[in-house]
Amino acid sequence: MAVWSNFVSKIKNAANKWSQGVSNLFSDSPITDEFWDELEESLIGGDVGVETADHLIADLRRVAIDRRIAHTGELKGAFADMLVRYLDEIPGMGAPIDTSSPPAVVLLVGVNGSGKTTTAGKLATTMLSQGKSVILAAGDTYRAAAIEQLKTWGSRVGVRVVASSHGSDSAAVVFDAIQAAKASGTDVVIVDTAGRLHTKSNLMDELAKVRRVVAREVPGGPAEALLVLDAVMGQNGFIQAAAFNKAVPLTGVVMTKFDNTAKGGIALCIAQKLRLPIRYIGLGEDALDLDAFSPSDFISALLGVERTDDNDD
Ligand SMILES: Nc1nc2c(ncn2[C@@H]2O[C@H](COP(=O)(O)OP(=O)(O)O)[C@@H](O)[C@H]2O)c(=O)[nH]1
Ligand SMILES: [Mg+2]
Repeated sequence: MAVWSNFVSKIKNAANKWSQGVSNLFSDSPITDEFWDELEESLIGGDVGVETADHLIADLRRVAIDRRIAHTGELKGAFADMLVRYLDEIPGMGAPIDTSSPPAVVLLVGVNGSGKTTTAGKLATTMLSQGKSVILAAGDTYRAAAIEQLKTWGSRVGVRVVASSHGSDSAAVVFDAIQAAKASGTDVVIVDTAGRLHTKSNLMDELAKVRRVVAREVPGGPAEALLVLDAVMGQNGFIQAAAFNKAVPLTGVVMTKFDNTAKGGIALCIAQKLRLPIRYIGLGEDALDLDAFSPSDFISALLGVERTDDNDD
């Protein structure tokens, strides 16, 4: 419960704005056509996306008919349960980093400003707290500031940073980091990457090259390729996810800045349309502001419903 409360307080903004609107729709009144229209509008307004909103509403209508529910108040719990199931059915939802074959290489990809470097620092903190040793690799070589930013995280959390000079080859830095991890028996290599390039080379080509180097150096390739996605981007995030997934097959998504967004629907959209699990959720700028994604906590916070895990209704 303490964890849940912490999560709820962090996600308060999100819970207050968008989801309060959704939640209010479920105050106890007869279920009418207007109710369904308003629910659809509300979901779309919350970045769920038209297609996913339609899916959810069709499913909820079925629940209402099957259970002969005539009042919106009775439907709220069923809706919460449905959303949780919806997320839970995606394999790997909320799963921790796979560290089964060290060094586990974790690629963090995403557009500029999405929170990759910050997430690298937070994830290092998470891994350290689980007793894993970590190396950070400064794969964003296109901005001197990005290398410095990662080094700052490294000294803050007490983790070695493998970096090269500004403008050097990103794949070479990753190669060096993997060699360093092998030599020192390090469990996890977290790779920060560029979000936009200022040269003629193409970002997606570069990421594919980094991935090839990892595949060559580590049996089974990268343990994880996580898309770092700013939740505030809304539906744009979905388009980004599809593009990155092509260059580097993704194993999941880290949603950042949930403390800043008024909405949470993008998580449902990514899950439904890309079948990608949300792995972690960023709730601030500090080292400890990263939580494993929990569908149950997330939906509870969004809808203001406290679910109990033994609720088998
Ligand atoms: N509020 C908030 N800010 C974040 C979060 N994650 C990252 N940021 C901030 O977003 C900005 C961009 O982050 P950065 O890690 O540099 O993004 P990158 O360009 O993808 O590496 C920085 O100011 C971060 O402090 C988060 O979960 N919540
Ligand atoms: Mg960065």
